[in-house]
Amino acid sequence: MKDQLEQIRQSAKEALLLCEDPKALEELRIRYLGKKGELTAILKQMGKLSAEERPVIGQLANQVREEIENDISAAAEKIHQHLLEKKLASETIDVTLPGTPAPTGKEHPLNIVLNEVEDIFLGMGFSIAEGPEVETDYYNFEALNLPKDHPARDTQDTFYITENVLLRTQTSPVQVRVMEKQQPPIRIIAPGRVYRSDAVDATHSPLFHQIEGLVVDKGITMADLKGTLEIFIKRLYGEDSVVRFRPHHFPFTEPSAEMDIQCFNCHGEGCPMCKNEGWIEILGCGMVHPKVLSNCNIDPEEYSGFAFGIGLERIVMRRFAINDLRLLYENDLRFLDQF
Ligand code: 2NL
Repeated sequence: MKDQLEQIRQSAKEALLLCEDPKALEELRIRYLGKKGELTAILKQMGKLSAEERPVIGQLANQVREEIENDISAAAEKIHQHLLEKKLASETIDVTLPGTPAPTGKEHPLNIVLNEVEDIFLGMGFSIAEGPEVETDYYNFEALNLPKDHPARDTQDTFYITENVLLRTQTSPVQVRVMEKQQPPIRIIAPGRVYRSDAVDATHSPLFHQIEGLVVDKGITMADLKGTLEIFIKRLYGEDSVVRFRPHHFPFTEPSAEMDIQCFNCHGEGCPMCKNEGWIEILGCGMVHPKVLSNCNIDPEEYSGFAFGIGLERIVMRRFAINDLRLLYENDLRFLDQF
């Protein structure tokens, strides 16, 4: 029996060396130490032994069991370590590999130019003002000195919600609201969506974008208007830009003008790019009409100001050589990805 125990001890040690995973290890434990295991089978025969032999063999059997148990837990720990190392090695991450690019989207061409224009005016001390797109007749027309019979007020041209409420046709009402609330000095630009009842084609849309500007202070003259707008154009189109002012008429400014930029292609000679004009119209402007100032509780005897309005779409279309306005609103990524 002593020999049998020694043999079990020996064969368990050898079998353990071949165990490579927890499943094989558990099978081994059952084979030697389980209820029907080899060691248990020996112990069941203890009854046959003499009184002298029993404690000796009993002690040896306990020793062998303890040794096998210890060997199994040591092997279990080793297998666990080994598996962990294998797992870590196979899961190595190369942190120097380039990442998976996340789709980030792009700035819309209208916003690219709007941000440039805003930066230029912020740099000249202007603030950005915003206001409602749904306006009253008073803020959109009446306060701006547009007479009741003015063609812009026609239902053919303006989206009316009720007789008194409409979609703003320009961002001037934003500036009227600022003047009502704030005494001069005022230096603001008012960018935003405006609405006119136009049929859609390559150059018209019922929704488009305007940037208006307003300066009101003591002693503001036409020289301030010309200087400010000339600097604006040079910052936007380059220092070598040439501009001119032509007399015009707006009900809310007096005098009024339109500003042209000399065609960079032909330098005023006339070419297909400027439709043989030599000049390209950029914006409308003028000295704020005294009636508009007094409508907003600003004393025209004490203060004067200038204002201007720019259509954003036209500037964007010329900048990027876009020939159809509709491209700007269709959200086709094949178009938008190009900017
Ligand atoms: C154009 C012309 C213009 C204004 C807008 C304005 C605003 C106030 C008072 C006086 Cl609150 N004027 N705005 C002035 C002149 C021209 O826009 O052709 N826009 C596309």
